[in-house]
Amino acid sequence: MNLTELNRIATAMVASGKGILAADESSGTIKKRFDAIGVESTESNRRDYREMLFRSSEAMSQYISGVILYDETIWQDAADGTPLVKLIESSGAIPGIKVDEGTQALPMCPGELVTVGLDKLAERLKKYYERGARFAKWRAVIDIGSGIPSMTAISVNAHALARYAALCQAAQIVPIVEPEVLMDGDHDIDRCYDVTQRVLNKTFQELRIQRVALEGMVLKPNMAISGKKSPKQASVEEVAEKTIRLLKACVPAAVPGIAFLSGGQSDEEATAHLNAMHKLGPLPWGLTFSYGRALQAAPQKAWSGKAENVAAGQRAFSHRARMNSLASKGEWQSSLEKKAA
Ligand code: 5MM
Repeated sequence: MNLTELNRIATAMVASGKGILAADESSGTIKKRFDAIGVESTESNRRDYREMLFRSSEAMSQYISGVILYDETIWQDAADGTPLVKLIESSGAIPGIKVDEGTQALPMCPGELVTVGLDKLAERLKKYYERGARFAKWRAVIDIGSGIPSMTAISVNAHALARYAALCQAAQIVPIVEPEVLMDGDHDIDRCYDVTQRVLNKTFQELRIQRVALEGMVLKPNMAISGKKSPKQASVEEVAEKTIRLLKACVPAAVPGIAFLSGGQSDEEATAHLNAMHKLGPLPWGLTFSYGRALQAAPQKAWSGKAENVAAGQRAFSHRARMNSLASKGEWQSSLEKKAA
């Protein structure tokens, strides 16, 4: 393992003013997104959509540090035969790959999930590295509800995240460690804070036990935030203050960067929260975005599967990427949110 090189890549992934595009929707998830815009989820439509994003030169060269790809996408070529990975590289961004294989029911723990995909992971990582991937992603899913999460779910998911991270580093690939505490419930922000703290503490304990070099990884957490169905919605300032307090308590400064998931927040909320956190600096790690929905909802709508809408889709993507780039420096203002298309 070359830790200097892993650290260089991890640091580039969270470079000031840049963040990560999470375009690693599995087949089921991208179908849901396409259904919402009335587009059939065929291999060529998925290719055309992602090619549109990766050819958005303003966004890709100025605001996006890396792209998380799904297995199908990393092997796909653009319409002109150029591998999509090459499009990403030539824009100056780093290609990455989602390597978990989704979730399964966790035995003995009703309603809880464990992320799978460790079998043959070492061999898969080798192939992904040869194709150009320099970082990877594994997402654990922790739900909040009555009597959950159990310590069992937190523990087995943290163990798997650390096994994955160690295998990545051995393959010279930077692991994005994503323990996502869902915001789907009716819990308040303090419950989210408490559960996320337990999840992060257990995750870092496992990372240490399994000898993962913290200098060569990126953390992708949720924010401390109210559940979507909670009657008590925390303000932007409270989300920022509690998230930074939580991360300072749990994430060692040796970690080069933290890149948030958006988790179902609206585009603007996700941007406003990141921006408000940067007002609370200086921070011990790079702090940026690794959004899926909060970067892609607008371009998906603008594109709607029509070739004549590619330029509008790219404008919408560039706008969201620029807003989040500004937020990652604490320079965003809501007045900049004019219609992109
Ligand atoms: C882009 O969505 C990713 C893939 O999800 P599935 O495996 O369920 O298709 C997802 O892991 C994503 O990277 C993170 O959840 C962050 O995305 P959001 O939309 O929460 O910012």
